[in-house]
Amino acid sequence: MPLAPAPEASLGLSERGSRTVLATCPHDCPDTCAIRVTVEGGRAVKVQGHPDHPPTQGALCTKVSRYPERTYHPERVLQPMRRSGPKGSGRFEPIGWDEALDSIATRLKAIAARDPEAILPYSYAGTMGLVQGDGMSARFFHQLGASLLDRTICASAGGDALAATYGGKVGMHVEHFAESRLILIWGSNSIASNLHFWTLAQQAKRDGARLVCIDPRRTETADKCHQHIALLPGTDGALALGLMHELIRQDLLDHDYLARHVDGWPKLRERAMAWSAQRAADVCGITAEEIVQLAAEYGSTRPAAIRLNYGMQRVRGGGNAVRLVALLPCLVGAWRHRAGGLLLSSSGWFRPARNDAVLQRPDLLAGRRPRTINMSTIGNDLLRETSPAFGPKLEAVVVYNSNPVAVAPDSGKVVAGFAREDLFTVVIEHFMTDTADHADIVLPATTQLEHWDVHTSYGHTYAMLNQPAVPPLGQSRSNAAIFRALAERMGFDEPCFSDDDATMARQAFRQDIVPWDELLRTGWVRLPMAEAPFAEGGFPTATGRAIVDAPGLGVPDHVANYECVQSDPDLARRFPLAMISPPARNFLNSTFVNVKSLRDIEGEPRVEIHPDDAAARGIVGGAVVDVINQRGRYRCKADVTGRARPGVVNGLGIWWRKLGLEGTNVNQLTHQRLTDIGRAPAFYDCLVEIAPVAPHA
Ligand SMILES: Nc1nc2c(c(=O)[nH]1)N[C@H]1C(S)=C(S)[C@@H](COP(=O)(O)OP(=O)(O)OC[C@H]3O[C@@H](n4cnc5c(=O)[nH]c(N)nc54)[C@H](O)[C@@H]3O)O[C@H]1N2
Ligand SMILES: Nc1nc2c(c(=O)[nH]1)N[C@H]1C(S)=C(S)[C@@H](COP(=O)(O)OP(=O)(O)OC[C@H]3O[C@@H](n4cnc5c(=O)[nH]c(N)nc54)[C@H](O)[C@@H]3O)O[C@H]1N2
Ligand SMILES: [Mo]
Repeated sequence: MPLAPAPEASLGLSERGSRTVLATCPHDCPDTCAIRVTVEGGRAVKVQGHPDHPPTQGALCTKVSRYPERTYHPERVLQPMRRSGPKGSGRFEPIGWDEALDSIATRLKAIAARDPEAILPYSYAGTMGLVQGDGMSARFFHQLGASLLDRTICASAGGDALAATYGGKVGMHVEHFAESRLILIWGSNSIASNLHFWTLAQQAKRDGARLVCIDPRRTETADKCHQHIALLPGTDGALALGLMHELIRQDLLDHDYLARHVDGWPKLRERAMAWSAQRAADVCGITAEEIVQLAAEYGSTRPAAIRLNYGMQRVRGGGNAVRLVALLPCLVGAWRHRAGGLLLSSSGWFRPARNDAVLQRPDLLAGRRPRTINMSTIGNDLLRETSPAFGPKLEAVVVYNSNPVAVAPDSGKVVAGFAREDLFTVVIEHFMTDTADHADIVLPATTQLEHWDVHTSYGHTYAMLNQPAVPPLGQSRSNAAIFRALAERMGFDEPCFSDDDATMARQAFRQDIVPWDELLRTGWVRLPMAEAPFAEGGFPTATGRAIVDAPGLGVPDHVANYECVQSDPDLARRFPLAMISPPARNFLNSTFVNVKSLRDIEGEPRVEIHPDDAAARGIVGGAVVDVINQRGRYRCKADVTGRARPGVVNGLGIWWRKLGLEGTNVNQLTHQRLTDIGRAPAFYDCLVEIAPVAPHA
């Protein structure tokens, strides 16, 4: 049944002929805001945070407030295009949809006839929608038998670590942070990347709570906390062990909670006993006093909550570190109170409500078991030849919802891979990104204002609906519509390939948990969930108890970075500065970099360096510098600032390469080695040296 976009019932048509439509922010962010889109004369003129959606509280971030500017951007790709110059030149000519779809189908059929595993879908979270993310596209690639993609680029180290500890990606309700008395903001620049949590933390602060920020960088969030602990990147596991040591030594444990709800506490206790505050402090590059005091506060303040975020798991030992931090609330029984415990991700709460098998149809594989390619090693994998271990050389990549040439690690390799003349690349995009520049065929996608979708969230527990506010711009089509048309050209006749977008949106959730009527009416549905879900244990593990000694993983320990003085002293002599590359506040990964009003705020690609490190290298603020290591060079401007701690530099991400000073971005320097748990990239585990560029170099 085709559905017309329904105007928000309470508002309807106003006298000025303007109407509002209920929508959802599609971006990869924990906040998943409810949006009211104002449409006038068929044009979306304004987006606002919905005042009635509890997590959104009527506010949007600066970036998403610019969503109409992005949607109506003059450089939007609005028709299919075919490459007319060398790979990567960015030269294209317009073609019709029929020609585009026919040429893609012809090419994919020919490759699939030899081996469908030579075809790879490449996608991430350009939109987090369940329909325009992996709905029709998943059906398409399952039917085809293409290689599977391991979607690890962001959160799988922490996600798998949390699941190994608690049985799923579950934690506190975000709303309850407002009642906490102590909040550790750990590996999170909340003001930049989790704004609606920050509002709650501010509320708690006004009511007398203490906020402690644990981050190598002095972020805008750290500025506003009572205390900032600027540890070295990749040392969070050591900090957690040092805190445990002190909780034991100062006898601040909740013995009853540990005995009843944790499996393997004695083994963790033994491990922590080896980590005196001094030993941990030496590894973290902080003082023992900071650890002793933080443990005293954490062990004696009720309720105490940890907002852990993914920034601290982008290092070799990220998985172990998350397991250790995640266990801290058990030591002090913080879970007993609804405003105590920890939140890394709430996405596991949606599991029972989701109909993934219906939406994605893995059964279409019909017994075939294609190989899996890790998206984080796309640089290496595009350059591999056919071999028994790897399988067939990649001959075609279909990219949607992602910009791998800018965001994947070790860009030198990624660019070389996408520059292969014998690789057939289709990119479905809004803009001519660095990746689209390397396509053979570019297809125009709709934005969130132009298509249906439904959303879960990894920072709150409301299922959300997105209704189209305006028809597709130009010749653009939704991802689902594009894969539907491709399926037809490929001759896939299973009835699921004719489901329209709204039908798929309705299929995505179980009706008894997230009723479609309610989604249409309100725009969101709150999941049923206990207020203090683990007050009496009951974690979603097999035994209901938290796990210390996980099968195959052992008891968690601090794991040093790949690139640090302990692991590789020679490398550390050549490249003595640790570089992290967290997001810039006004971009969303590489999205919005081309929106002028936002780029004007961010200025230019830059690396933050501490005044002492800058002075030692003859670098002054604003100077052009080369950031170098064994993988390459990234030229940008130096920002000499106390936001960087000594020994650590911050290369704020993720600029489009082509907007960089020399056509590179920070990922020219990052590597493809994977984390201890979750097969994820270690973006923030990276040594560099920085040198000023001579004025006439
Ligand atoms: N404005 C904005 N918001 C975003 C994004 C964006 O690009 N821009 N990206 C979105 C996405 S995809 C994600 S995954 C999330 C990411 O958001 P977060 O999960 O919060 O992760 P990051 O932003 O990578 O890093 C957060 C903080 O961790 C710090 N950090 C780096 N290394 C370490 C370490 O070893 N230990 C500790 N303790 N801290 C460390 C960084 O300096 C940074 O301030 O945000 C989402 N929201
Ligand atoms: N150095 C460094 N690298 C990083 C990170 C870091 O912190 N430092 N962060 C990492 C993290 S956490 C992540 S999540 C990844 C993010 O990597 P990606 O998921 O690739 O994120 P974006 O760069 O935002 O690119 C998303 C693209 O999808 C497109 N898009 C949006 N909506 C749609 C749609 O409906 N249809 C189609 N076809 N396209 C759409 C957008 O235009 C955009 O170009 O980057 C990672 N890379
Ligand atoms: Mo991410």
